[in-house]
Amino acid sequence: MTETTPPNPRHRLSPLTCDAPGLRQSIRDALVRVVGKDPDLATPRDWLHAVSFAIRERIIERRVVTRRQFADEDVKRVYYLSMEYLIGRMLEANLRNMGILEVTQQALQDLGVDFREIARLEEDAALGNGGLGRLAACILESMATQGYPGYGYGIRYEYGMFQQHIEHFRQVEHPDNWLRFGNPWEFPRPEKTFPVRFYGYVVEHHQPDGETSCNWENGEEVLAMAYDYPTAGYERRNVNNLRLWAAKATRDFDLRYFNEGDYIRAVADKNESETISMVLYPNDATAIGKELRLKQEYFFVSASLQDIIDRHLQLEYPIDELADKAAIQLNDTHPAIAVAECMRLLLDEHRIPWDQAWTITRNLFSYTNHTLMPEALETWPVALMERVLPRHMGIIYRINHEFIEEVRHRFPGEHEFFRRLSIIDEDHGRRVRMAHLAVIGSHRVNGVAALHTSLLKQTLFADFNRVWPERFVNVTNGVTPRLWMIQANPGLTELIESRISSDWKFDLDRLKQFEPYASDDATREAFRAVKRRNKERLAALVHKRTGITIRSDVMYDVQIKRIHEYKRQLLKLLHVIELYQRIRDGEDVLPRVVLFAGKAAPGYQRAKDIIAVINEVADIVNHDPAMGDRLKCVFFPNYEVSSATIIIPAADLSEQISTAGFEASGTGNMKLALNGALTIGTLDGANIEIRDAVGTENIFIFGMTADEISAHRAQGIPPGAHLDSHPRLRSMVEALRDGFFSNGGRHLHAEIARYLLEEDPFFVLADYAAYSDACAQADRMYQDAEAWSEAALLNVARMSHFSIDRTVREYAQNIWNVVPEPVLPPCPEADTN
Ligand code: RUG
Repeated sequence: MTETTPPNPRHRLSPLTCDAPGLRQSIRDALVRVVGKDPDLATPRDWLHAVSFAIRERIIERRVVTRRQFADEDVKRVYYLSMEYLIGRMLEANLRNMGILEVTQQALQDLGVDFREIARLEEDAALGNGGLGRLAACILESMATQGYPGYGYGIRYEYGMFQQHIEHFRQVEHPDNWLRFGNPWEFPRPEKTFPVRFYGYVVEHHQPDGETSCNWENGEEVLAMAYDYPTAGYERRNVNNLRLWAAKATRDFDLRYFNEGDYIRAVADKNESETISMVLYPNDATAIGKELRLKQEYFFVSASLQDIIDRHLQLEYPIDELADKAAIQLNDTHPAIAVAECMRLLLDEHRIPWDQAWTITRNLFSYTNHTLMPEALETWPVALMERVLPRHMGIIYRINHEFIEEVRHRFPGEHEFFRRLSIIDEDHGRRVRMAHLAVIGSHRVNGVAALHTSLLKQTLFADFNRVWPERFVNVTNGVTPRLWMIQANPGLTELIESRISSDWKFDLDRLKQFEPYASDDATREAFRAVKRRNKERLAALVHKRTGITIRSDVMYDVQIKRIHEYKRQLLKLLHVIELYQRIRDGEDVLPRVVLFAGKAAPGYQRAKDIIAVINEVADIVNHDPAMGDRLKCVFFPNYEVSSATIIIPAADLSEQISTAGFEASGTGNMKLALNGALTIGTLDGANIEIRDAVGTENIFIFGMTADEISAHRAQGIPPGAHLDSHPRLRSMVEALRDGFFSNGGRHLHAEIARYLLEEDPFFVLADYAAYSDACAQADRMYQDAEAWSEAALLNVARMSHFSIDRTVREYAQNIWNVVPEPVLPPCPEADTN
């Protein structure tokens, strides 16, 4: 556990009390004075806002103290640049981390308000697509918990991830207007506003010393205005900051048209500038290639870097010490333009010579890669970049030139090698490869699981690995136990707490002490009781959302993640069809609920078709009396953080069945195993490390390895050749093809069957027999309740490696070179005397 220190007198405030009477008073005051409601007339949402405003006052106090501490201690700061933060609801997480959840619940109860009822009304802050955005949120929470001076930077999208409705079996997207009721957790900072320029041209001035200085002139300017979201560390009083930028039209810009008397044009143009932060692109693992996306990326990067440099200078540090006092992590290539922007600011605004600016930039940045998939790798047409960011294009040319000169010197004559390394891809109509810019401009590049990092070094970055082998490191992802265990699974948390001391909440390594209880009968029985209650909670939610009734005394088999071909929801769906046919044939099959959840990118037709087919198959299965309640198939709509906290604790079997070599890491696999679900999975991403941690006997591994997949692809075996590898596979695919499960979507089913038989790019049919065997193995173990519970408890106890706190410590030690600050003591009253 991290040490605490006595408070420095300068950090003292006169904190608001956090006892029940004090909170009660604050909540009532906020209801009247901030929300503007008479308590007699207040709605549940009014109470939600009142309690949020009361807690907001307390969280910001702690933020002020933390900021003063960092300023006094001369710390090195970490800046996390991410286009996405999948935060979820903030009230309960903030209360829990601040250590005042129970007392606030008490205060509300005294006021006649049910905490659970109002907490449910909070919108999920869904400013992210999936794993990448959720990882960013976990990293911020962990930095605050462990006392790292960490700041998140991103975009305050007006509209977050779309709301998924299922209409006539299909996904329909509805806008996520998450700010429509206001947001008590944000602090607008109009004084923190930076200009961001687009378009225009570059004017060069030749200096007497031979250097050329550049001015980027004209074009359009947009203002980036800061909104701060304090992020509380777990029971440690440290509160870090997430700063999100919103686009605002510049005043000058408005005035130009107002003066010309064109009021409508001025307002319309104002709206156009503000579209930059309007909406999150709902694509996961696919590059979008739209001009607006490039503008979003540059917009938040430029504002963040201007802010970072401003803070550095305000603290009176010399500009050339920037990389000693700050570390900047690029979350994927989305913020990679930061490398060129940092150079621009140092060269043009701070007049630092090129070589020195380049040394600072490289020492400052590091880059996390989250995918090997070619379609996810961002490249921008040179022509677009020259038009939108002309100065940056010039800088990128020079970075590239100097880099190629360096490698030419080290590897003379290897022209093909230089071409492959170049930032400019000359083969596909001249494009800027953002991953290359990120690698060249960073001192460390990391993958997010051991297999992923090793594949990165062998494939995508093999050439760079030859140039700078020391640059590539692995940092396996993790998840925060505060949200994904303590909040999501109070029953299991209580069970663990009744057996071992509570230190594990800060130091998941201590969870190992729980391991001996896996063989204790009473603990296993208690575990089953917890799981059962969690299933009842999920069954109620499923009924509310879908109208489907599910039993809570059967296996819950879940596949919850974005819908994508490589994640192979179709593999699970084929298994549902197999079970369906076997029950119809009179076989005795283990009763189960199969639950799918996840969104498809709106432009990704195949993924949307997969959702429709799942829903149509589910409809037939769920209405067939022959199933006799032995098989239910549910597509749970609008999967988001808050629903994940209900689904995950109820799961028995965790489907992690991507085609080996395609899932960089996965983090759902970690959350589910931590909650005592057994994984059925391929040797992909972090599944391999999960297997090593939990033991091969406590996980169901199947299917081709990444190497075998490559070899299989090379052999070019037609997918249909696998139909006889399993006794039922042919009839299952034929049932799909012939529209047995279709409900108006016959053509769609035939197309999915054709796709499997003729294309099957992710080897669903090739892996099916092995998958079906692994499912049967899982079923056999499940029938032995004691054996299953033991394996489940061993999964829980052996998940310490997958704590986000370990992940953050590895970044801190191996990449950022920062140390945690002593954390402030947990009791708010401790420094008031
Ligand atoms: O697909 C990956 C997951 O495997 C991974 O766990 C997660 C966090 O590292 O990132 C996901 N990801 C990758 N999201 N977007 C991308 C490509 O930009």
